[in-house]
Amino acid sequence: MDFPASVIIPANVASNTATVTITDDNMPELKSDRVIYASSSGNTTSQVTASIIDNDIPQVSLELLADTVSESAGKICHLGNY
Ligand SMILES: [Ca+2]
Ligand SMILES: [Ca+2]
Repeated sequence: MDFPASVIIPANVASNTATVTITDDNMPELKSDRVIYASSSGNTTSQVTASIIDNDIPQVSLELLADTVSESAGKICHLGNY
């Protein structure tokens, strides 16, 4: 999550807008919460919580331990996810 280090609220204006950008990566992740704080001299600190919901689907992997095996070889592949 990227957001500006500071936001200027011009004189005689009650608020301003800041752009917060979420990084869209390729890694499957759990939902995560981020707390964003705003503070300025002479004002109490304010905070909001944003929940980021992942859009990546875990992929199942299948790996052959050997591509030519005897019928008595036993375990010949490994199945997992990442
Ligand atoms: Ca993604
Ligand atoms: Ca992700």
